[in-house]
Amino acid sequence: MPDGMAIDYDGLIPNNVGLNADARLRKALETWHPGYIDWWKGCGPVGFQDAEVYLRTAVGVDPEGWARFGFVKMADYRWGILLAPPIEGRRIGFGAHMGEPAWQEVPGEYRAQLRRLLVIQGDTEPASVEQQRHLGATAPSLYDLRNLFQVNVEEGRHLWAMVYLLQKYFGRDGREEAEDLLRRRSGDRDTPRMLGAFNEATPDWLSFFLFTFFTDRDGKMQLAALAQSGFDPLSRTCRFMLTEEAHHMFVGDSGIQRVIQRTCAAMREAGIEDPTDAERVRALGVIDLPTLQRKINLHFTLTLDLFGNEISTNAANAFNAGLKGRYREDKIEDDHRLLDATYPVLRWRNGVIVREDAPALSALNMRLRDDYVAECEHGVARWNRVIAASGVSFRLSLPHVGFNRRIGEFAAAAIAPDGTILAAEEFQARRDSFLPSAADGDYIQSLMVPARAPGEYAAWLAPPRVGIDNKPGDFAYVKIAE
Ligand code: BYC
Repeated sequence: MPDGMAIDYDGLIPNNVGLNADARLRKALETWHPGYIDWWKGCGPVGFQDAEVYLRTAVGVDPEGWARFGFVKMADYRWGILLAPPIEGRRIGFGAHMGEPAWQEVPGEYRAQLRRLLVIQGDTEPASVEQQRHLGATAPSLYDLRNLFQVNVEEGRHLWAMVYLLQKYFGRDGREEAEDLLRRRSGDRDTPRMLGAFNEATPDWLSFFLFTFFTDRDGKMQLAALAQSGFDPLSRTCRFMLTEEAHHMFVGDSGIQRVIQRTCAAMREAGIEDPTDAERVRALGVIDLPTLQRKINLHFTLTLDLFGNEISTNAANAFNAGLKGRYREDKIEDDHRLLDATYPVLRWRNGVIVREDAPALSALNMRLRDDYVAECEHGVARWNRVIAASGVSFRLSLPHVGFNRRIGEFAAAAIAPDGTILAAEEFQARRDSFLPSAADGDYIQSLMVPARAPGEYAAWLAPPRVGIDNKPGDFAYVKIAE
C-alpha cells in the first residue's frame, strides 16, 4: 500500500501509513498498545467506560471520511494513525534549508531538536485527558458529556500520532520516549507533565470550557506551526490533527456562550440591573459575569505561558532548521529566513513595560503568541455580542499579557489585568479581584450537579443551538449502563 490515502481499518491499529508492510513498526506499536489501554482505563475518564457514546471516528482523511458518527464504548474506540495526504513535490518553506525537498527521514543534525518537539507536543495530549478525568460525574447534560468524551478520545489519538512518529523515526530512543509519555502524570509531584498549564486542575465544567477555548487554541497554534515543518511526516500528522482540533475549540467557545446566555437571561427575568451584584446573581443559580472574567484572567494567562520565553534561541534554532515555522508561514510574504528582520517585543525593563525591536528569529514565540492573542480577542468579542444582545451592561476582556505570568519577561512583574504596574503587596491584596478565589471555586463547584435525562440541561447553562450531527435536542448522546 502506498504511503498515501488508503486506510487499513481491519487491523488492531487503523492507519493510512502502511503499517502492514512495516513489521518492526507494527510490533513496536502493538507492544505499546496494552500500556496505552491500561493508561486510558487508569487515568482516562472515570466511569462511563461501559456507556455507549455517540462519537465520531476518523475513517478517512478526505473531507467526508474523517467524521463517521456512531455509538461506541470508549475503550473500544479505534485510535488510529492518520496522516493528511502527501503534497506532491513539497519543499521546505522557511529557514536555512528553504527550497530543498521536504525531508521524508529525520535529518541527523536535527534529531535531538525534533525529538524534543515531538515529546513536548505528545506530553500535552494525555495530560489534558488526565486533567479532565473526573468531569463526567458532573456533566451538565448528555450533549456535554458526549463532547467531553469526544475531546478525550481525540486527545488520546493525538498521543498516538506523536508516538507513531517517535517509534517510526527514532528507534530505541523513540520507544523509550513513548513509554515515558505513559509514565508522567498531570499534577504529580515526582513525575509531572512537562509544561505548566498541563499540571493545573480542571475541577469543573466552567474550567473545561475555558481550557478548550484557551488552551486547545494554543494547541491549534503550535500544531499549525509544526504543520509547516520541513519534516514531512510531522507536517502531515499535524495537518490531520488540526481538523479535529476545531471541534475542541468549538466546545469551549460555544460552552462559554451558553453560560453567558443563561446568566443574562436569568438576570433579566429577575430584574437585576447590576451585573456586579454577585450575591443576587448567584442566588439565581447562575455564574455571575465578574466570576467568569476572573476565570478568563486565569486560563488566558496560564495558556500564555505555554508559548515559552518571548526571546528564545530554541525557537530561532527550530525555525532555522526548518522544523517549526510561523503560523501560516506559507501565507506570509517575506523572505522566510528572517536573518535581518526585526519584530516588536514587549519587555520588562527596570520596572516598566517597554516595546523593543528584537531580531525576528529570536522573537518567534512572541509572534506566535501575538497571533494567538488576536484570535482570542475575536472570541471575547463574540461573547460580548451575546451580552450586549441581552441588554446587560457588562464587557468581558482579555487581561494584559504581563498579568499573572510564570514564564518569560513578566514572570517577576506584578501587573494588574488592566496593565497597571503594582507593588507586589498591592497585587497580593487585590489578588481575589483579579483571579478566582477559593470562594469562587466553591460556588462554581456547588453548581456542578449532573443532568442525565435526554434533553435536560443544568440550570447554569443554556442548551446548544443545534445538536451534534444535527441530532434533535432530546437525543440520548450517551447511553449510560444501569
Ligand atoms: N512550562 O526557549 P524557551 C496542545 C521551558 S498545547 C514549563 O522559551 P521554547 C494541547 C522550555 O521547554 C501545544 N517549561 O522554550 C492543548 C525550555 O526548556 P529546556 C503543545 C517551559 O522551546 C490542549 C526552557 O523553558 N505543543 O497541543 O522556545 C489539550 C526555555 O524556554 C514552559 C507545543 O508546545 C512552560 N510553559 O518554547 C491538548 C509545541 N515554556 O528545553 C493538547 C512544541 C518553556 O531549555 N513545543 N519552558 O530545558 C515548543 O514549540 C516549545 O518547546 C515551547 C517552548 C513553545 C513549548
